[in-house]
Amino acid sequence: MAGNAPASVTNEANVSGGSEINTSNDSATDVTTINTSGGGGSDLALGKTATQSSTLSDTYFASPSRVAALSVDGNTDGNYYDGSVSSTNNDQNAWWQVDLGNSATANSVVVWNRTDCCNPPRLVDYWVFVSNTPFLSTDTPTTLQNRAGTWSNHQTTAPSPSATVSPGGYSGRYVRVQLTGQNYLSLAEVQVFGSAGSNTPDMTITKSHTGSFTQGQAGTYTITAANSGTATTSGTVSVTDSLPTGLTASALSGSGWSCNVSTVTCTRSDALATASSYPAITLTVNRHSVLV
Ligand SMILES: [Ca+2]
Ligand SMILES: [Ca+2]
Repeated sequence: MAGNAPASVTNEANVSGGSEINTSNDSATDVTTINTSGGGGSDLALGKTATQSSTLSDTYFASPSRVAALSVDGNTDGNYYDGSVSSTNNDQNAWWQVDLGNSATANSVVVWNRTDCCNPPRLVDYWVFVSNTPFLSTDTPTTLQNRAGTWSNHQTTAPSPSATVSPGGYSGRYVRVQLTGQNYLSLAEVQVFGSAGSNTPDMTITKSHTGSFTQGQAGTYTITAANSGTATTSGTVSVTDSLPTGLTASALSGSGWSCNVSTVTCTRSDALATASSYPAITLTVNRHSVLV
């Protein structure tokens, strides 16, 4: 750093390309976008693919058994014996989830309870999660409530007959309802309201410095471009770094990147899958020659 460099500087990196649409999060200092448009509308979960931790096989019903799809069949009737209520077995952290097919802007999730039983209520301590990252069968509220890119809400009262939680426009393709403890998870219906989306790539960028930026010595930035969207990138991706006054780039490189140190720009054109990152770019900076 230059001897007269300010105590703190802002060094901004930007990424572009890859056929992405969302450019509002392409700088290192702005990596998230939340859309808050819309409200009401049709149930985005209706008829979509639903799964659950296990499926109760009930001899009362010859067919079908209490499959997860019964909670996206458009019928909120909570009487178990009317045949529109899904149910797991008596599972630890029993879960039910739906894949909306595309990332959606989720404004509200309505959870409809079974109404003909039970005392004490089974659906009383549970979580609702919304995310663009798929949930694993082994995920629990403990692992999901602090997972990056995941909206979570903890409910401690039984829906009577329904409870509405509000993700507030959170972007998500997957919606899960999960018990905190062990019990049967029986749901009459789960509705998701908001704006349907389409799958698109979404470049994001993170930046950190390694090594000490002691005055008069070189420093190194590590820049990582990632695809946080819901589709693989296509076309050229560019990363540009705007150095603050007092710093000049002396080296710029990254595996698979074509870098120009004079313009502090790197580009590449290979496709990047969702939830993955390109190899990191290393930027070495020195104090400005004028300021020696
Ligand atoms: Ca139903
Ligand atoms: Ca972006």
